[in-house]
Amino acid sequence: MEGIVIRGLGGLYSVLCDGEVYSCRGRGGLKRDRNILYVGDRVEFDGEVIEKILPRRNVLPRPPMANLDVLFIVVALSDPLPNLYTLDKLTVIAEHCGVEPVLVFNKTDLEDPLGVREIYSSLGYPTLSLCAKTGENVERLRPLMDGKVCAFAGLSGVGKSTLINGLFPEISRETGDISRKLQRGRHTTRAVELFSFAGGFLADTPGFSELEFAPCGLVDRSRLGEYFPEFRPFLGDCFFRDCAHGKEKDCAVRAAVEAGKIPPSRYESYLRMYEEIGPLRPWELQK
Ligand SMILES: Nc1nc2c(ncn2[C@@H]2O[C@H](COP(=O)(O)OP(=O)(O)O)[C@@H](O)[C@H]2O)c(=O)[nH]1
Ligand SMILES: [Mg+2]
Ligand SMILES: [Zn+2]
Repeated sequence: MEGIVIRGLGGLYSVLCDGEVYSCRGRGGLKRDRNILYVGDRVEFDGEVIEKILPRRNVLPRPPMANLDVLFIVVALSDPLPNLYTLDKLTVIAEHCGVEPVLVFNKTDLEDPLGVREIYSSLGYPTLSLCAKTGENVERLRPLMDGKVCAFAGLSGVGKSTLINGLFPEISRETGDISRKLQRGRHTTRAVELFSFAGGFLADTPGFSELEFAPCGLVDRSRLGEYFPEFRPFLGDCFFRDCAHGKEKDCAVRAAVEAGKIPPSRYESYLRMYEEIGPLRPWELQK
């Protein structure tokens, strides 16, 4: 049989297949093959033992999960004011991992003092403006989640819980319970769990606001520009083939920023990420 791992705790995995949940262990050799099972893994199993992990489209390390299709990055227009660097970091890591970022602008009842909607609708990502408080446009999220494994990311206070409660009252009640259970348990525990809804899966995790470059395997900053979709039309036009798009002579990316074709805040984020990632360490070279 083929199923998807929706939960894993102490070597015991819940595998969902045709609407039924099976409690399974991993085949003895799986760990020896350095194949750790993740929530989100598609697996072959016999009802009790997971025999094989099917090829993954991606793995996110913290919180650990596999095969995420869509990352909904929730931004409040204000209260809290968006942190553009954190936001850009999430889009870049999603791009790097092969996860589709969708920008969700919440709190449309408030002002947009930073003009985030204008900046991010110009990049080519799907965007959606809504108001979780009144429910306006919230239903428009559903078709974007259809048939996908989804997760929500964003700073605390942007309205993720309000949004998820509104969309999936049945899931939210359970999520609340689980968070409480985890709090009572060891404080280091951070389990991911997938909830299935009609047509898709939602990861119950608060952790995606803290994605970092190195654990996600983004260590080669020479490729950073490729993870900015609005840079791509210009990347081949720099004077130097290995241009870092900083102070180099005749940089096409910088020229595009000056010509108003790339939002200045995105370029600033790029430069800051370039510094944050730093040069490749010797042990990363062979990757
Ligand atoms: N003004 C306004 N407040 C909202 C909206 N959506 C959520 N909130 C409020 O923002 C606060 C944080 O929401 P919450 O869902 O807990 O955010 P989370 O930390 O991302 O899960 C709560 O007080 C919500 O009532 C909205 O569309 N407009
Ligand atoms: Mg919350
Ligand atoms: Zn350049």
